[in-house]
Amino acid sequence: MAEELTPETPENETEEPIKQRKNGLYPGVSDELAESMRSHWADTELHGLEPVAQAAETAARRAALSARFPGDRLVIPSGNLKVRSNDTEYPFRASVEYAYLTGNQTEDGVLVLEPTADGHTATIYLLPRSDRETGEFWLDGQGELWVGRRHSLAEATELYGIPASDVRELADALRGATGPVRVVRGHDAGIEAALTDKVTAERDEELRVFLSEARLVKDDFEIGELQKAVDSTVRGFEDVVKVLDKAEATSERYIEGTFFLRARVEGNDVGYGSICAAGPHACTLHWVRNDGPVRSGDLLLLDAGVETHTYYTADVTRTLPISGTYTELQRKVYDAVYDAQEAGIAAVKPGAKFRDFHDAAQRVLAERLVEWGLVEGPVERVLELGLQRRWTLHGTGHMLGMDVHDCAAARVEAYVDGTLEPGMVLTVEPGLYFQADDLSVPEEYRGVGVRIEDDILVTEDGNRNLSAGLPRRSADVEAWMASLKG
Ligand SMILES: [Mn+2]
Repeated sequence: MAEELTPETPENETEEPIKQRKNGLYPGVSDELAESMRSHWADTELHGLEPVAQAAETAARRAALSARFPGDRLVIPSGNLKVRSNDTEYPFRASVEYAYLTGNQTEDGVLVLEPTADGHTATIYLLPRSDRETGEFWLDGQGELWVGRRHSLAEATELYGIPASDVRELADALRGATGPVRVVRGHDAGIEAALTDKVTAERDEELRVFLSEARLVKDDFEIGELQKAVDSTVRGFEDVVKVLDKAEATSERYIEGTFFLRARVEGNDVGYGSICAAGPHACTLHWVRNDGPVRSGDLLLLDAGVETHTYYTADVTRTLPISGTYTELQRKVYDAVYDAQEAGIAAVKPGAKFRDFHDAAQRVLAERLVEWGLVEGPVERVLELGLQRRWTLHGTGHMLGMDVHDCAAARVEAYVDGTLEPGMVLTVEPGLYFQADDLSVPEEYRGVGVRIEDDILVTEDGNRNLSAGLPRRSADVEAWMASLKG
């Protein structure tokens, strides 16, 4: 990548970072060059743009938000770029709240809902196109010459169905505003600083909680996007199976890189760091270092999800025999987890409690652990004391959406202690994990970890497995792997 302009300037003039040189020309630039850069640029304004695909849904979401907080000014920032090191930044991802309400994903954007007599007026505040007259176009680090063309405010208005305004004027406007204000915190320190004497943590939290609970039930657009995410993820898993020999010759990184290629080509990114856990790494729940060896005879636990361009992510896990065939013990553990998952999926239906599918899956796992003599029964005692948890380790699932662990700010009564409704999408992902140093189990179990995870939509009469495109039964997994390796 290129560095920003570093012309010959006196030492004492180089201290101000070029990114702050919004006005006036850089000292090392001749008047002739400056004049040249001002002119002879084509008018590239776009007209008659089609609104983004989810424009009707984002409008409905803003209407629901407006109805919940009448009379309050609501401020929802997209967030700012974060420095990775020196002058490089992490890839930007807009805040979920902002993207959910606007469909826009631009850094430094802010959605403001201004209270009116009968609701709110929405405005989306964005950085406009670069001014060619002042030189910001090519001399400023945020200039379009460096970061690419932005949409003009008029274009943004058409695309998102929300009037757009210059974000550089927003902080001052907010400082001068009167009346109650709520802001989604944690995304834009500059906007929050402009509101410090107007907001309270409690009231802002109510806004955050509302926007988290609003996402519990997905609309048709969101369900379509989640299906796209899952479909890309299925292809990513197929990609991985096809290159297992190359992973054996290198490391788990080959698997991570292979899946990432699919995610970047078909979607926005991976929705979370891929867990590419071969052998005993499967027992480390969030194994994302992915720097270990891949050995025939071991299992590969692959937990990965493609995130779509609209930020919806899949979250799927398969535990595959690297050789193509499970050993007897691997199959025994795998089939137990499969049975637990089947029991869990069967418990996902409208009117069921969110906890039901977890309880159903845990019961099956406890039964097997008792049957195998790993823990003393009866099963009721094991469940009551939670003894199975030494090997089941985690909850059996979570809501899925624009965050992999979606709706995390929802109240306990709306989510964990809540009731399933049509339109909710959640994972069912039981597992069994025998740590490599677990002396409480026979040696043959040690280092074996299995999880099976699918993405389940609650329907009017039960559920639909969005990730049914990937086989789950042990024999079906083997046949599928054989067909891909050809
Ligand atoms: Mn998950």
